[in-house]
Amino acid sequence: MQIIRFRGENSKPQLAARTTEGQLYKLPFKDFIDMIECARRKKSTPLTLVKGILRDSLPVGRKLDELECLVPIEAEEVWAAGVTYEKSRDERNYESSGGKSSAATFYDKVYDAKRPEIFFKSTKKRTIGPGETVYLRSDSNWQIPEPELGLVLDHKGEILGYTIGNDMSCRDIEGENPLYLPQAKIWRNSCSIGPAIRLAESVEDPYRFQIICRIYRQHTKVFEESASTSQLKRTYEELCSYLASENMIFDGTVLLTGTCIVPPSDFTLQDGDQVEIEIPGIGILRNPVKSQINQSLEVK
Ligand code: DO4
Ligand code: MG
Repeated sequence: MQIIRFRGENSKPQLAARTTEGQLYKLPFKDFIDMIECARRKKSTPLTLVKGILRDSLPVGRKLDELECLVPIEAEEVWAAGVTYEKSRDERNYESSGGKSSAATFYDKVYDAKRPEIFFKSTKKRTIGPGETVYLRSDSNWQIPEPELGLVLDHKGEILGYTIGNDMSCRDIEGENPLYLPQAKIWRNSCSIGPAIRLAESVEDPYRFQIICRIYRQHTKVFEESASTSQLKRTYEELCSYLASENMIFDGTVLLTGTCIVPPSDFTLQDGDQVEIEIPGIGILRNPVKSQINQSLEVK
């Protein structure tokens, strides 16, 4: 069962459920958190609550691609785990050393350490949804999307659902000095999530998600690669427990679980590209790419 938000009547956001068969049903909640709170009040689970509503409703009768999908949750905070896949460790070593060093690096150490790398990625206003534009930094010449599985958490760090995330990254800024990480990771529209939240209870094995990333330039596919969450070095529970430890978590916090796909080292995103990240069972997250030059500095 997937939960989405779309632009409904009078342009108002409408929460909806999408069944495995692709049928859409409106849900009588303000947003995803409102739905979670209602399930809690009724001492039910989100899936049981939604199934009960669907039993008494008629489907919307429109297909997903006929709707304007919105960010599925306006998360107060998005956090991210890093170097959780071998691929990420190897590419981080490459960008920070130009491929020369053979000594153990911060990245080798964190890949094997008990404590994972967890960093702050985004806030509600910096996070965009399907169809919205991800921006490029004007002070970087080496920028990539990082396709990642996102965990949608409750205030205790328990997993409510799964979404797709793009942890946009500047390889040259991070490669120059790991202390520049916040600048390599956080800027206007540098994080995208969506298009749906797959309820955790409806997922048989979350370590069997396939992640596919495609990048289009002038309508031509210039990159495609796929990987699986089965290659993740850590468990989701481990990542959540480090995030929640001594911390304060809000209902709906998103934790991105690290990238398992990195485009070739001579690749950088360009103005006009389109990034597509697909996780079968969750959907396809598409975002056009634009350079920030000439973008209004107003906050949305
Ligand atoms: O160490 C820097 C960040 C790594 C990251 O974002 C990832 O592995 O996905
Ligand atoms: Mg990442």
